[in-house]
Amino acid sequence: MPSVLSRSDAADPDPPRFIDMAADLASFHSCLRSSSRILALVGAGLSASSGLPTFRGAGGLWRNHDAMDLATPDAFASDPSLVWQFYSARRAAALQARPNKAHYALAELARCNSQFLTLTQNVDGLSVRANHPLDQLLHLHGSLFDLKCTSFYCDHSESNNTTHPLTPALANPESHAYIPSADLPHCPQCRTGLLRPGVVWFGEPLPYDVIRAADAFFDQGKVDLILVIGTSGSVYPAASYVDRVRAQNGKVAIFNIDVDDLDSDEESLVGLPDSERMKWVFKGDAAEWVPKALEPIIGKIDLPEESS
Ligand code: BJW
Ligand code: ZN
Repeated sequence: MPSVLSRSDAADPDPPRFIDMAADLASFHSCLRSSSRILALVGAGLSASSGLPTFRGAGGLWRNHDAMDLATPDAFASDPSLVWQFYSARRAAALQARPNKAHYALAELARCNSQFLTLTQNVDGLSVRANHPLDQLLHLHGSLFDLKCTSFYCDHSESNNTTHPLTPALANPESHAYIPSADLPHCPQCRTGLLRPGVVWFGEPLPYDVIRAADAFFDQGKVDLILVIGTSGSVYPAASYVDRVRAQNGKVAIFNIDVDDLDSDEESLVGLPDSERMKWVFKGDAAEWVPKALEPIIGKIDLPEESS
């Protein structure tokens, strides 16, 4: 049975010790069975085993640019050619990727529990392609497949545009050549404005209807449990949903391949009766651990046959 190291130990807080993952999983299953209102906050690690890179750490470089430096309005304003090539490559990669078992597990949990809501920071469309019920899925940071016009005078926006490439100049992901503005995607409505990806860049507000829907979920009652899956929790306001659940005395389950990234803090991870335990940490690939953790509610998850 795999095991994880915990920094929490009632007798001596310093030396790490091995947790029995079978007992840990059983204790989480008991919490899951007694939880009604459940939230998931998911990030790039959910799609990592589908082959899509994360933002921070080893995967966060694209052509030697930090992905974070490209995800800003300033980057787009100063070099739309580079930023469009970055997003065009990511659209292509996302279209080629397949949802993994964790995407399907969350979709199934949504079907089994109408009081479950997924807040995704991901823009790759994989949760939608795993048939996650759309009324239980909020895209905090938009979508690679939404487009909007940058002209101040134009309100054009479109959803789920999966055309690739969007212009012939964006056809070759290996080409590092500068693309003149005229050859980048343009607005079909005003015909002058440059299109941009419908994602949320740093400094931009999250979509109002999305924030309102997330707030409404909190207004409807106490959240019993939040699943924090494959996210560094370093971007706000997304990360603040975890704080809000904790503030209501809700329980937290973390699924991350690198738990040292996350603050492994105050609450005891082991040793408490199931009913008093507040936190679980499942260190490993989300695609493996999320389906296991949700199995008592959703049953076993099989990936659909690959269509040719
Ligand atoms: C695995 C795994 C495996 C790997 N299994 N796990 C409060 C305090 C301080 C700052 C702020 C604040 N409030 C707002 C801010 C500013 C800013 C912010 O948060 N800055 C921080 C850097 C501090 N926030 C904003 O600007 C937001 N807007 C805003 O607040 O607007 C206010 C406003 C109001 C009114 C008017 C105007 C403004 C917007 C944030 C937008 C974030 N956008 C991006 C890019 C989206 C487009 C794109 O995709 O290109 O969103 S940035 C990037 O980070 C992306 C992600 O969704 C987001 C989160 O990253 P994520 O998903 O957590 O990825 P990683 O890479 O960080 O982590 C992956 C994790 O997975 C790791 O932990 C791995 O270990 C793990 N992992 N493999 C399980 N197999
Ligand atoms: Zn336009």
